[in-house]
Amino acid sequence: MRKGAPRMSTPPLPPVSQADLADVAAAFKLGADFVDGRPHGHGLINDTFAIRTTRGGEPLRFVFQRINHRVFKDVPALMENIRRVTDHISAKPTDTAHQPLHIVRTQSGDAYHRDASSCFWRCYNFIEGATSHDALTSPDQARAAAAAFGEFQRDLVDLPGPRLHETIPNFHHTPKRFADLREAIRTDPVGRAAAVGPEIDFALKHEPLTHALLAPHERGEIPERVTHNDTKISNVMLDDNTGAGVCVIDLDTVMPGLALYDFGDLVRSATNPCLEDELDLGKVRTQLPIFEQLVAGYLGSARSILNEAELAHLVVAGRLLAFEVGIRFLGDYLLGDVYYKTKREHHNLDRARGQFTLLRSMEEAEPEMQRIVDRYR
Ligand code: GN1
Ligand code: MG
Repeated sequence: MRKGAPRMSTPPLPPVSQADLADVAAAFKLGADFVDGRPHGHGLINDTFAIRTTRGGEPLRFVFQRINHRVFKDVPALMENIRRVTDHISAKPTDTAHQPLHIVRTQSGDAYHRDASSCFWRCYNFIEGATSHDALTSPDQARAAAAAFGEFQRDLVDLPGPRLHETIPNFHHTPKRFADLREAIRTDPVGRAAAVGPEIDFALKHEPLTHALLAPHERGEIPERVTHNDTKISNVMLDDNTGAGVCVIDLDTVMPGLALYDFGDLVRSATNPCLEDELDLGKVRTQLPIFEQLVAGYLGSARSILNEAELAHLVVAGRLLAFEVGIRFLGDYLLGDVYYKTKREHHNLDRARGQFTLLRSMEEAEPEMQRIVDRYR
């Protein structure tokens, strides 16, 4: 950071102790005795804990999440979305032996609990015998993950009204995200813009890409659906024994959206062999065998609900989402890391570089990616 520049970071939510987790446990109808809890997963927004309990002497786990209410400003509306969606999916027949993901109610029957510092907590059942992966190691995993996200969209096609709440308005409105980036470049509140000229140039040159899905949507060609909107690969659980998709998780952003936002986010996160914050950009690229299995798995479960315009935009969706996520990381870097959790000084910049490198790789692979889609559609 430039000397003397003010750091605009939002103060983090208060730290969480074992005693705090025990208090949260007491607020929910767990029907079990709290043992302990520890941080779980690598989400960039909420704080997630795996909670150990015992019920009748048997171990039983839960997931507690403290919801970041600075990002999700209307938690009651968000929890209403999640309740409707999980209830709807749970009522459908399934061929997995796993319990579906569901929210555990509080002692007073609510979907969330508010602690003494006014933070919001929710509790999910722990999906045992399954794992979420931050990066994939095989094309089979890609097929299973994509099938699970496709099934999620298909399951929600008949979700009864009313329209779900928009938990974050304009979440995937890429032109608005681009305008936010421009504003961050213009205001440059922590003096970081001068040192990231190449990244800013790259972003500005790609402005036309921001309209890739919104323009056909506005022309009425691509419909609004109920979508997940945060389908990065770590948001699906795969069975530890069979490798099959068990369920999708992280339902905070389930709301009206475009099917291709979900497919695109999956492409950008799953085809990259690296983690999002990889420093060795020489390793970052889109892997075509993984892409092929994403197409196969997604179309295998969602083909029946998709129209021709959606099928025609599968390839560009991956590029769009890599760009959107990249400009959000770059914008947050310019603003002084106020949105995403960071662990090192240039963390958001490293993440932005990763997404831009991935985008370049997808640009080079575009003809081959299109040939793959044409073979499956
Ligand atoms: C955030 O919370 P998490 O890690 O699931 C973000 C996504 C980004 C993702 C990038 C509400 O997701 O939109 O794609 O980071 N979620 C929100 O890793 O902003
Ligand atoms: Mg999320």
